[in-house]
Amino acid sequence: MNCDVKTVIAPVNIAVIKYWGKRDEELILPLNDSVSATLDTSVMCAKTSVCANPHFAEDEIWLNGKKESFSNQRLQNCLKEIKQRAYNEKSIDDIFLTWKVHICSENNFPTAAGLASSAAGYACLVTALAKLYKVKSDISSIARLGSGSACRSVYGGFVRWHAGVNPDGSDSIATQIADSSHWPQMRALILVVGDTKKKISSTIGMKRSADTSELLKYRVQYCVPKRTDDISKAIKEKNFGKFAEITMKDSNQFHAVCMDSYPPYVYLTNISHTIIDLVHKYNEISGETRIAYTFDAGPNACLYLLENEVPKVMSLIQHIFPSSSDKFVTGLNFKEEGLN
Ligand code: 2P0
Repeated sequence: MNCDVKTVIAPVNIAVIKYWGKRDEELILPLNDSVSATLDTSVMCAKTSVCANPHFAEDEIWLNGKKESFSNQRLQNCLKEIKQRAYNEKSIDDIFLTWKVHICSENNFPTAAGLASSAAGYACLVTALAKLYKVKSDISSIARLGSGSACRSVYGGFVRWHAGVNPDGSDSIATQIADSSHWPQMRALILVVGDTKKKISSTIGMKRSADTSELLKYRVQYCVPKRTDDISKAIKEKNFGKFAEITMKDSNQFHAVCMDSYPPYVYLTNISHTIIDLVHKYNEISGETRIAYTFDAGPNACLYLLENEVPKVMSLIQHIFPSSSDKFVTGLNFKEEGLN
């Protein structure tokens, strides 16, 4: 190790089977398996540079150009765990583990507006640190300590995060269902409905749901296991209709869980609901399911569709929301293979 700067670009992932609720708050272990697609980094990504130096007085971090406190427990956990791995793997001389680090991270999309910014951010940070400390083993479980969904951004293509059963979280890792070349026609169209910070963070929302929602219990036990198997099969067989149906049902159930929580909280807006209606109408008129929507913890839509459908859907969206043409981002070419 020397004082080199290591820079990494990490992709966003958008879940089709949602992670919502933890079985362990501290280790960030989920109640259920989740599945996502990792988007192309050319459109939405996080970029992080890290370096360590014997002359740095303290660990420091800058996010989107602004200096932030390093006291964030999750950030500290990630750094501690990476250093522990480096020590266990004897990947660098112990003296380097005493040097302080400087971290500089930025997103090219709205932070904390339900666009998976923490997923890309922590995946990026942990990968950059792993490069710095020459850690070779699977780092998805370390990214998970930063933000649960970050463990899925460590891989490209379609990814499954296994809830696992071990109390220490050792089996709560991400694995790839299919790589980025498997379904080259797949596209994602992100419709940015709002870019303001959400009122209820994912962490707070999922705790409230885990504490109060009966529907969440039902979902975890009876719905997600079958959906996860079925959507993995649909991905492997490139069955778009099945993939789309499960994706939409799971998004709807996740938002129903938010409403079933006490007090309830809502991420979708009227525009989100207009998009949902539009997609169902489009599929009905097409005579088959050609678009899927999914919404994370915010009002923004991610539409999954096949390449040949993109021009028609883009012009339809522009027609219905004429003033918002500067707000879309298209993506998901699956050109890239996870982190680089
Ligand atoms: C997901 N989301 O599967 C779900 C769907 C948002 C809606 O994972 O507390 O930021 O850091 O583990 O990872 C957002 O939750 O929450 C999320 P923490 P995270 O993508």
